Amino acid sequence: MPLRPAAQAPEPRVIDVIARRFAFEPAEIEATVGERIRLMVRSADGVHGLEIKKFKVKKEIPRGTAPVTIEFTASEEGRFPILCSEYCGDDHDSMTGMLVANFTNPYLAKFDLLWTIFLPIGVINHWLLHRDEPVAHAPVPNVPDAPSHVSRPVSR
Ligand SMILES: [Cu+2]
Repeated sequence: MPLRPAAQAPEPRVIDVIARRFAFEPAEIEATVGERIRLMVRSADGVHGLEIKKFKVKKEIPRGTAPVTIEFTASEEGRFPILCSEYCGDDHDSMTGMLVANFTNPYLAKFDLLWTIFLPIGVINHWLLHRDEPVAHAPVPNVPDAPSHVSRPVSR
């Protein structure tokens, strides 16, 4: 069930991201290769930055409630660190996230996996339940009179 929904999509997928000391939320962003992504990044405290070197993304995220818009295309498969590019305190260096770009849509892939597991189970289960049953039922011919050797209750 593949899988190139994003490449032609005119509108980018919008993902809200919060930058705070010392993490990004969500910490991991899943994307399909070729997918256009629009991050709407907001700081929950002071000044941060968001940088994804592979895709030449680097923007300052100022203090305040207005989100900063960052658009890019996840054009390659892989795992790409998301970094804070503005020094924001002692644990600034540990403020990282991860962009995970796969060729398949992760949601569809999970859906496929479920089918791969449960469809054979369903088929085998059906066979186990019904294996003793006759496969098909031909109409039973309607015999008007039983043969003479069959004893019948005598009615008086
Ligand atoms: Cu930071």
